[in-house]
Amino acid sequence: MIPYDRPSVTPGIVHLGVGAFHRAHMAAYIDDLLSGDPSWGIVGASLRRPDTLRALAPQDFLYTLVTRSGSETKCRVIGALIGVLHSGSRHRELLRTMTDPRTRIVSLTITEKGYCHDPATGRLSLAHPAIVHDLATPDAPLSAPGLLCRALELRRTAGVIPFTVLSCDNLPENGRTTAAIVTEFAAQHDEELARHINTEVAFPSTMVDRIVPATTDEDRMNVVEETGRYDAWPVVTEPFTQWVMEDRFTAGRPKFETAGVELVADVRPYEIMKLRMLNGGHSMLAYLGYLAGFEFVSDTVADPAFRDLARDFMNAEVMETLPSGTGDPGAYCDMLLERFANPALRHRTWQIAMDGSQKLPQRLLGTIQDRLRLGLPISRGALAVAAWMRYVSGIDETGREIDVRDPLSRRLRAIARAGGDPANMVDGFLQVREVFGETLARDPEFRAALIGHLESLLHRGAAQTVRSLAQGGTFAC
Ligand code: CS2
Repeated sequence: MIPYDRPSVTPGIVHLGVGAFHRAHMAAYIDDLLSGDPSWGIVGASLRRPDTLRALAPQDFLYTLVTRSGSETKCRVIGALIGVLHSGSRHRELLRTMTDPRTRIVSLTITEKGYCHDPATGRLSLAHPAIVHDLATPDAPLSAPGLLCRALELRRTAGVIPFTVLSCDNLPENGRTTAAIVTEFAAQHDEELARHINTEVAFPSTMVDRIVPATTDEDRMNVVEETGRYDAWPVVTEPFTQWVMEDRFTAGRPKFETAGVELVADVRPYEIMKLRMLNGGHSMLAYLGYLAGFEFVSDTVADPAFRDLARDFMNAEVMETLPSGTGDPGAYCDMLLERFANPALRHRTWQIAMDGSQKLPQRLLGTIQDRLRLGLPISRGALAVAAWMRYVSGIDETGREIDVRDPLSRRLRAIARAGGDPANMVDGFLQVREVFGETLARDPEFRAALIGHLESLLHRGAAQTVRSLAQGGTFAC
């Protein structure tokens, strides 16, 4: 039962990217707030495919949020999403809704690649096809930076106070990064608008956390059994949820604190711990686990060698790079391993392995760079990066094709296949400056560690590499 009068809910938020993560995270927090203030309903926008709209429209945008842990399951219906627009076919209506004074927040979960930026520098990529399109056709934007910029421009012209832009993606300093990208986009054709965005629009940074695997047909069948109702697109998640947010809003905000959101002055310490430990650990387990033949994260950490590797990476390598003020990282690491081991969450290693070129800098390379600066060993982090290089070659250890999903997949595959020996392959990958930047790409210690690990991965395979390195203590930490 929904504990508020749904017909009285009005739109207060436009959310770009209504995927599973948003519907299990932000929409659930907003759902908790609507009985106190129904003016914060969410209108979702799908930037790429219309499939969420097609699945949810016939069920009035209601869906089941399923929380699973071990044998315990809870089902709850979420009503916070009151509409979905597909930006491809309805961009005018979407821009109208974003310009409506009732819309006071535009939030985003568009994944790393949706920002059309250079992951190593955080800057807008002017050569990105969607950005090229949007700069030429600013009133029919396809990209998130183009949409945000156009909507802010229309509000300014209409004398409507700007909305707050709330990024909920796993990017470093996601608010500041989004601000820089949108401002840079605006500056391409209108310096005045860029100044307006820079001075008048709030882009608070956030740290978001909840593990939400992609919904499967089996999940749909289970929901029918558990609730007696067919739901075209339920979302399945874990009990844990966290949202830390900077308290800077241009046009007001919901009482987030009453729903358990932590409002802070600076999100950075929380974010760096989460990105480097949880997401870094996840990516490490995804590449090595996939190569070793594990389908799910829970199966990967059920293997003691992989579990120990992830634990030691977080405890020995990441922890020393964290700023103070992040609580107890040791306890955080234990909790993460427990969350990864949740057997009821069938989180595929393949899903996490996606878009590595956009994820590596904030998840693994930052840790490695900091450690090199401090003169500390980098062995485990470098193994995870070498596993990514091995993975994007597109052929698994049994000779089967890997369905590598990454905006740079073609280029990465070509590098791996032209490489020849591990040293050539590593040198080819280090040329991808959008990922490695300049400093790390030239670091001889990093290069040597990658070559050693890649050689082992190619000749001995991932399982044996992880086991023998863990046993032989070659991790010089
Ligand atoms: C995962 C994240 O798919 C991935 O890359 O690492 O989606 C992760 O599950 C979330 O960030 C957890 O908060």
